[in-house]
Amino acid sequence: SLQDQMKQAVAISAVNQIRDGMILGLGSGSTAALMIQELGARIKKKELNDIVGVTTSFQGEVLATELGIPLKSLNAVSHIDLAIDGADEVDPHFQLIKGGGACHVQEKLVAARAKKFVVVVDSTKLVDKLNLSFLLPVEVLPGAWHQVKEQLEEMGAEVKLRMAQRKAGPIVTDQGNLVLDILFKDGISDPMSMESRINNIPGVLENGLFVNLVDQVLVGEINNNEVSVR
Ligand code: DER
Repeated sequence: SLQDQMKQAVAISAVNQIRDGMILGLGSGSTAALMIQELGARIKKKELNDIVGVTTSFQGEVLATELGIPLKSLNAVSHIDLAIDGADEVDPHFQLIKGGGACHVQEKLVAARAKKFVVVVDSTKLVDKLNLSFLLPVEVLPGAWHQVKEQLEEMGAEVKLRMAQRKAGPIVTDQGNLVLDILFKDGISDPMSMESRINNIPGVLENGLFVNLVDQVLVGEINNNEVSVR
C-alpha cells in the first residue's frame, strides 16, 4: 500500500543517518520494525559495523535477535547516540502521542537518553492538535486501574481499559502493567502540563505524550505518486 511505501522510505532514510560504532535506540511499531530490518541487512552486508542496539519492547528484542543485531540493556550503556522510533501523532511543535503498541514506557526512556531522537512517520500521522482522534495511552499498575480511570474521568477524559485481541481480558504490557486509552474531546492543547498532570496521578507509570524530546521528524509523503522524505 502507499502507506507501507511511505513507511519503508522513511525507515531507510533514518538508517542512512547511522554510523559505525553507534549505540542505537531501536523503536517499536511497524515503521520502526522496517527500520530494524534495514539495519539488520546493512550489518549483514558489513555496510555498518560495531553497532549496539537498545530496544524498547519485546517486539524489538525478538526482531533484533533474529537479525543478529547486538543488544545491550539500557543500564549497560553509557549513552545513546541516536534513537529512531515511530509515532501515532505529531503536532506542529514536534510533540507526540506514542503508545499505539503499548511500548511507550521503554520508548520514552530511550528517547530521553538519546543525543538525537529521530521520529519516522508516514504523512497520516501529522496533526494540528494531539488527541483529537488518536487515543492517549496511560500505563497503570494493575491494582490501580479503576481508581486511575475515575481520576482521569474527573479530569474530563473518556477512558477505556485496553483489551487484548488473542488473550481474554486486558492487554498486559512488557512491564506487566495495564493500559488505559483516553480521549479529551477537545484534544490536548498543552501537552507539557497534561503529561505531568497524568503522570502525577498515583498508580500511573507513564503516558504516551512525548514532550520536547524530538530532534527530527522524517515524513514519508506521496507527491505525484513519489515517496519523498523531509
Ligand atoms: O507504539 C508506538 O509508540 C509506535 O511507535 C507507534 O507510535 C507507531 O507505530 P506504527 O509505526 O506502527 O504506526
